[in-house]
Amino acid sequence: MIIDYGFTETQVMIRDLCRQIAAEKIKPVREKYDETGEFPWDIMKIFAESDLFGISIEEAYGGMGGGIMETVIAVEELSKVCAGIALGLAATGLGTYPISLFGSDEQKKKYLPRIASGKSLAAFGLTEAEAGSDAGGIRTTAKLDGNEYVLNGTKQWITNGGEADIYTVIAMTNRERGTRGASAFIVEKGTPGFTFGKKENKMGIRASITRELVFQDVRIPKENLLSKEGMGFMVAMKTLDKSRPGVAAQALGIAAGALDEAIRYSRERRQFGKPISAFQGIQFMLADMATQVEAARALVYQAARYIDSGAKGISGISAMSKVFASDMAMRVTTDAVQILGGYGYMKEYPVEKMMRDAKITQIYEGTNQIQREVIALNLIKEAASGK
Ligand code: COS
Repeated sequence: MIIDYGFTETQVMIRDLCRQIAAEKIKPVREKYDETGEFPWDIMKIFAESDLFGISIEEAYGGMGGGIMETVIAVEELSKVCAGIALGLAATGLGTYPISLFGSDEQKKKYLPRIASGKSLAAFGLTEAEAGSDAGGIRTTAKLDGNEYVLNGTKQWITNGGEADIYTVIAMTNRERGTRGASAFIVEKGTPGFTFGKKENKMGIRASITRELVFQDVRIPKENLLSKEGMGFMVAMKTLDKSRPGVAAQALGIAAGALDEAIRYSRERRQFGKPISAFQGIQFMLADMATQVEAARALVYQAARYIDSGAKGISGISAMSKVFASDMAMRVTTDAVQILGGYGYMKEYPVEKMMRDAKITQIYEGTNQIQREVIALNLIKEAASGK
């Protein structure tokens, strides 16, 4: 079933390009990277040559000037084949939003062209061991000393950690002020005192690197402060509002990929003298899977377009897209494994990997429990303001 979602010419071009890269370049290596957990630099090079890192970066800074919708289209297509590899691109987007949204012209000129060209990957450092859902509980500090800030602390589970050159990091400049005492900074790899922890060994998205960022008296120029002191929590929240539809797109892609595998398999696999696609038990499962994928796609695209329209109050729809698509992806990938039966459980077929990859989309960039809280609080706030 092909539904016309009214893509622009550029969007069709991005979709077709990503589809081709996924089929020709990613599919042959996804199993290898899933197994080894190495970072797929060869594929990042292809993303860079295809200008994909610049999709949502302004043209003035070397990007394509696209929005969330263009990013969603790329991430969905790539994630149909391998969400782990797609994440090298998506997490660079996450690390870049604070600069795109809050950077000064000088900061944008200095960093965005490097990211847009794919010369440097980016990463976003918010989470800490004691501050996951409670993002306001971060302990990393940044103290102004002359013309420099001095950073101390450890960030945990940072996607692209160690591989990226450019990090946007949230640290406390005034702990007494709580969330209003956090500030956002740009930190470059190679700055003395800035090191990385061990590579985490993960259930899924294994082609993506997750590491600690360790700051020990890391001195960065005070020009690397993003926005103003005290705005760091807001920078983080607004970044996540923009990036969560990207996680939704990843989930959508994984589910759509799993559905394709399930349909293909059900037509080939014969039992009781006919393809299993002839059995109503399988047909109903496929029908429900496809319906859920399409409903998620409609919501994710709508959320992306709404955000791109410049609308205010995007937290709720952004969170909705992530909750709906990621919960859907977990159900659909689980059903895909079921349809493939014993084969589905084996690593020779990609659906077990898709099921493992889907799980993280319910967790990162805010657990789905936190997303529901964001949705509910926004509903209540709106009702209170009489909208
Ligand atoms: N946009 C702008 N401002 C926002 C905002 C948003 N989306 N969300 C919150 N704020 C503001 C609030 O308005 C409040 O401002 P004031 O100090 O002026 O009142 C401030 O930020 C603090 O907000 P709040 O009191 O709601 O903060 P909480 O500590 O209760 O935390 C949640 C709110 C739970 C929503 C937040 O901590 C969160 O998103 N946690 C999940 C973090 C996450 O996604 N982690 C994943 C790691 S990043 S890959």
